[in-house]
Amino acid sequence: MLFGRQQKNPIKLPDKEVVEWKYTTCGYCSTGCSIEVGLNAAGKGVSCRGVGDAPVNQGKLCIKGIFEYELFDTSNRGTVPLMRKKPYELYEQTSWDQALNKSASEITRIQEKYGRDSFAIVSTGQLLTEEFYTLGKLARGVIGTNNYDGNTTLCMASAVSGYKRSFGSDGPPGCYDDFEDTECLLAFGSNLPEQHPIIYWRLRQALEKRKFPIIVVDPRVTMFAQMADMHLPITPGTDVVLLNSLAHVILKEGLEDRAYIEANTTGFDDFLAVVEQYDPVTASRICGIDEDTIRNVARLYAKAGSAMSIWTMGINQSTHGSDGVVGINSLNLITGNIGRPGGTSLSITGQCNAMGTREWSSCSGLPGYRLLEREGDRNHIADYWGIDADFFPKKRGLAQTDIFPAIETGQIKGLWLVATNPMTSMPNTARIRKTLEKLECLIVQDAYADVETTEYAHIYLPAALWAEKEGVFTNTERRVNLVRNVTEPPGDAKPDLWIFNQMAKRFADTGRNKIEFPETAEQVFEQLRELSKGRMLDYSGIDYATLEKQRGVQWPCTEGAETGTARLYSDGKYQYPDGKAKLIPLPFVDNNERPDEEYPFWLNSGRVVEHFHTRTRTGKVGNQNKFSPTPYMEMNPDAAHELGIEHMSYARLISRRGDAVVLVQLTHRVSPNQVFIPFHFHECVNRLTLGLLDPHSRQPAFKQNSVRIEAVADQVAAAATNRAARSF
Ligand SMILES: Nc1nc2c(c(=O)[nH]1)N[C@H]1C(S)=C(S)[C@@H](COP(=O)(O)OP(=O)(O)OC[C@H]3O[C@@H](n4cnc5c(=O)[nH]c(N)nc54)[C@H](O)[C@@H]3O)O[C@H]1N2
Ligand SMILES: Nc1nc2c(c(=O)[nH]1)N[C@H]1C(S)=C(S)[C@@H](COP(=O)(O)OP(=O)(O)OC[C@H]3O[C@@H](n4cnc5c(=O)[nH]c(N)nc54)[C@H](O)[C@@H]3O)O[C@H]1N2
Ligand code: SF4
Ligand SMILES: [Mo]
Repeated sequence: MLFGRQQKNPIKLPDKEVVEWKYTTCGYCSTGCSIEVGLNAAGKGVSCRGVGDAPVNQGKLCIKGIFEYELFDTSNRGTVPLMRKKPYELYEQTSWDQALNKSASEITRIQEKYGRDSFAIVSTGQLLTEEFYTLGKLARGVIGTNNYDGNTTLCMASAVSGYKRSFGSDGPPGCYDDFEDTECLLAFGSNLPEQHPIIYWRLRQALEKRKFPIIVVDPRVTMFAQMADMHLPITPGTDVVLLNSLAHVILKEGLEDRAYIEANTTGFDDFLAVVEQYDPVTASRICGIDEDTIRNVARLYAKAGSAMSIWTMGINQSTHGSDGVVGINSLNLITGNIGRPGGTSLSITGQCNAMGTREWSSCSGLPGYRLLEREGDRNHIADYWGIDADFFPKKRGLAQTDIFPAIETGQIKGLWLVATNPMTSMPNTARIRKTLEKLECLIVQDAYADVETTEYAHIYLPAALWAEKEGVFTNTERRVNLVRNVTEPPGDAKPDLWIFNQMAKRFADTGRNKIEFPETAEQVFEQLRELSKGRMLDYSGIDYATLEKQRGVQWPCTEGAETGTARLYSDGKYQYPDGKAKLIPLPFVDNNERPDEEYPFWLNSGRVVEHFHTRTRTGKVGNQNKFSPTPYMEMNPDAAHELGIEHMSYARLISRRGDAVVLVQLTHRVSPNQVFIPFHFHECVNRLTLGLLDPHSRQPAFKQNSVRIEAVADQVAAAATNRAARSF
């Protein structure tokens, strides 16, 4: 007789008949996994597998990477350019020539009538680096608008700002290998197992070899919190207070690295004066972490041979986002934990090329981490592009989150959106809708024709996606990875590089600056190598062939070097003119929207493993959408019981901005005064959010808002509203 497994029929996997595997890099998150796409005899992508000898993922992929080949065949891709006279009228198909001519003439008309800066451009963290650089050249060198920014203001702006304030420059100093050496890991507002599954796998792999403590700071009991040794369920928006208090204990107990502070930092006395006010008793009353836990964590961190901190949106998306980053950097500076194996301050980035846009897009400055505010930088780029340096503004213009209010007030009349979907991803979407309706011209350049912003657009430009084109992405650990062209875009969709180059041609004979725009991505890459030579982000030793061979190279990589550099600041030399890092005092100001009698719950928002952002992609991939098809909310069972709300019923949330209907999932993952909603669904959480801005980074506080919750009597009507929020 056969028992157990032997009696079962083995699963049969259908043969996908792959005839060729092509190398590329995943286009979802910033982990930067190397992927091979399997093509069948007809050249169609039918499978994905991880690349075994890739340093980042060592053959592994998460659910998004595994099914990424399905993207090539998703519905509602844009296949032809579309135009119409007014929003809400029917679109008409048009040629590229007409769509580009019309776009260029509208940009010119608006700029001539209202001034250069009245036309704004908002881009993304999801193009290839060569595309970012080309768009930056067009925006800054030819069109000449200073109101040019990216969706990275919703995502990484606080990390950029915090790194600049502490170290004198952007650039994450650490790498994934630091897990192998660290003796203590402190993670702030990051749900690594769901949002960066392969970085998490790297952490687990390190833990299997050698145990070290993991401390997770998050108001929610996330998957990461569940595997941690200590979970600190912090009061939302108060990380700066905890950080001040950790520094307080370290300095009070003499656990700091005096020699490092003296040799490599400035500002210690002012820093100390503020930190002294945050003793653990005072701090515990604000941040909700008890005094003994604060002391224990401070001692553990400072006494570890090397200790590292990582963080993601729980820190960045806050009115204290930039301060939170500075606080984490200072914690690592006073303990001498920068630039050494296992000792670092590592911002986990978000989008596949959030780093590339920071480095090369010119959104907040000029290419290669250069600043508009610096004369030498302006002159260098003007020379390189062959234009007059006076054409550049001397200060950066509006951030994305200030561009929309400027449309409201009439300062901005035209907008070009490239690979971002603010109708779902910006706070208070009702306000965003009104601003889009006010525009004289809205151009939407997206891979999908059904992206919500096309409802308000005049011109739609269909773009190629991910491995339908070629170029590079930079990941969280500064690794430049190659995206090889695996297949062709559908219909008449075109790579973004082609679109920017064609747009540039439309301006060539109109009396504007004449700049050369190379045609292929590899030619553009040559310019990045030249422009980066001798700088912190030196690319001069990198070329496409090496990228494929080594499965990515970490910058800086100087000409002639065999490979890249794992860590920054290992010599203790920072990017401020005096070569020192700054310790910056962080007095805490409580300016969040907080729960009160009328709106008694904290509203927190974020992500789930299956979906990516506004679901233009993952909402159409069956193997992802089936696991999370519905807008839902995590709610504590005791809180629900008090309001008469049942598990798997629909409930209504109301904030000062608007309302939303969601399916209720009862769970102890959230405390009784907090709820959590994934932000992937249109007409859902961002109808409710306020999004107060960080004063340094202009990043919105997506995670600290207040709402009231009501049971819904008519469940059938509620189900229909909830369904409508899915939009597809
Ligand atoms: N599956 C999937 N993966 C993704 C993405 C995706 O959409 N889907 N997006 C990518 C992008 S662009 C990004 S930016 C990253 C985001 O990656 P993460 O930041 O890890 O994801 P989130 O869920 O937005 O937020 C993380 C945590 O912050 C916590 N938090 C809220 N308020 C606070 C607070 O005041 N303090 C602290 N300490 N924590 C707080 C939340 O409870 C949440 O668990 O993920 C990337 N990876
Ligand atoms: N409430 C709440 N809101 C949030 C967040 C949160 O945690 N809570 N997180 C914020 C964060 S961190 C982020 S990063 C933003 C993301 O916000 P968005 O950038 O608005 O979200 P995406 O859905 O990634 O939008 C990218 C668009 O680019 C298109 N696209 C993809 N690839 C290409 C390409 O190669 N070329 C072109 N032209 N188009 C392409 C996609 O179809 C999609 O429409 O959301 C933010 N909003
Ligand atoms: S972890 Fe990120 S980069 Fe790696 S396969 Fe998943 S989505 Fe892609
Ligand atoms: Mo992000």
